[in-house]
Amino acid sequence: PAGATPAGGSAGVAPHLVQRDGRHALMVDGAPFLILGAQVHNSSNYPQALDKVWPAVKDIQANTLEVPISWEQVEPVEGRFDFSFVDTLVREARQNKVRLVLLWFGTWKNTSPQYTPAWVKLDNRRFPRMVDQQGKNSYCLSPFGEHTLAADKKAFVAFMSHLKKIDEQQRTVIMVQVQNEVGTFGLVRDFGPKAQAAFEREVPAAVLARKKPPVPGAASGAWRVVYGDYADEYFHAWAIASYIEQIARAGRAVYDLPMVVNNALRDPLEPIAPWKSNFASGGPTYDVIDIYKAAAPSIDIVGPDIYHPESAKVSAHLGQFQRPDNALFVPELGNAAPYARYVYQILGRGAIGVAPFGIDYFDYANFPLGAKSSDKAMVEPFARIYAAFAPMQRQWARWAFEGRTYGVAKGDDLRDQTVAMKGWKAQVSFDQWMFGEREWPGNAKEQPPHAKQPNGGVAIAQIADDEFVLVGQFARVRLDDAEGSGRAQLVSAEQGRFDERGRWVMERRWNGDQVDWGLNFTGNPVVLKVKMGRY
Ligand code: N0T
Repeated sequence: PAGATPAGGSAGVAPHLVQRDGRHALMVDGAPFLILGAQVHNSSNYPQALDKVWPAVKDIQANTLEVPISWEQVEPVEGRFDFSFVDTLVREARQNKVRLVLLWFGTWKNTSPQYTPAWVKLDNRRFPRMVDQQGKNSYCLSPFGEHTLAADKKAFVAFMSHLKKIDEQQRTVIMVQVQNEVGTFGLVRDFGPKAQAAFEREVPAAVLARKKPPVPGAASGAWRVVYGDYADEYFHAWAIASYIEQIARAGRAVYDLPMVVNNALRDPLEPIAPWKSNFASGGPTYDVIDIYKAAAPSIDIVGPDIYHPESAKVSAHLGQFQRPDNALFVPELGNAAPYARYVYQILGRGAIGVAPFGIDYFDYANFPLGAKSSDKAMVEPFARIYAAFAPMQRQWARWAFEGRTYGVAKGDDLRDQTVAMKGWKAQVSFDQWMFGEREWPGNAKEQPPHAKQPNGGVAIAQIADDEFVLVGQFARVRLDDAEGSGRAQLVSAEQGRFDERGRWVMERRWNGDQVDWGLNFTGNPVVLKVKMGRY
């Protein structure tokens, strides 16, 4: 908590990532920071538009806002830069007491060049598109376009220099995303002459050292020789990652902020197979994170954009992107109500943060990926959870970094889940009345109104050997010792919150009916501090 003003203000200490024992923290003002984020819709990046952004940010109670900065907007005429929107955004973010993650929409935004300036879009000679085996242009700009890379890099460096000038003292901007959901739809890689020549050269040693072929290939050689049927996709990933690396490295050389890329995910459960055009080839999908790590060391994090509502897929995505060499950060999460429960799972797993996508009050909704409307009802399920985490956000980030946190979300199968902790376990169950057992005659006959809804979630921090902080909704938690000795005793359960100085403030003790049937969380998330013992 010390020195951690919400909108910045601690001069000198640059935000940065730290790693210890395979866990990660985003350090902001010198201490672990939890991104309770929100991302605006794609076209809300203009000064006037922010009037429809801030009310939604306030309602959702985010501490960090993700906003695109587009190449076409900052360099409409080649060589003439206009950062007035960046100025307005940073100023208003400070007034609204939120931090910023800025998204550089340049050469690729969801793979397309739609956010490049017109002088790039319309000059295929200078800024070449990828070509297929027949020499036909793809819509997608080639990662082998030297002039494209030079021009994007120049604009990005100008942007980062400007940020340094206006924000180095305050650090309102805590992270930068380079491009958005890169890759190519409909074409596995570039077949242009430059690309083809590179494809026929040896796989770089840095890639070989990290990326093993899924089916045994040669230990070294050209891409096809080493990676067989996977060679085209892997090569494209390497080409795009190398391009991004040059941009990110040049940007960090002028102003060193953490940098991330995001991914439009491939199916996490489908057996891994050579590319068959059901995802963007060359994007940082889970199977090529190693190639991105090898080719783009200036990128700290590859983050999953989660738009699969199924609980099994969400769990798989989180497992694939949370790695000792890759902090878990969810830059986008669908903003429909069923996604809200995953915030418990994500933050409980020790993510540095999460951001539902499409948080503003413009009359646009990205259903079926997200909610059907952009209004108060859309932000509300997230707001309740953020409100519960907000007072303890700094503690939570520290506990996560120390490996003390756990999280679950109700599965689509509605089944109980067990959380194994140090010396203790928690059994989490759903769809029950607050009183009594599930199978009681009255209870069995009538289900509570929240039953069978995708809504339950719990996050737990084991803050000492026998002490826990729990936050949750629509769930019942029973704590027991790991061995199930039959001697576990609930010593106390306090409902309350942490104050600005990090001290626990008790509101009331739960006892009697409120603990006899487990700890029952309802639709209003609350925070409990629980002590356990043994008799
Ligand atoms: C996201 C957003 C925005 C299961 C979609 C998701 C954002 C971009 N793209 O509203 O465009 O800028 O990063 C693509 C999801 C593909 C469909 C997945 C089906």
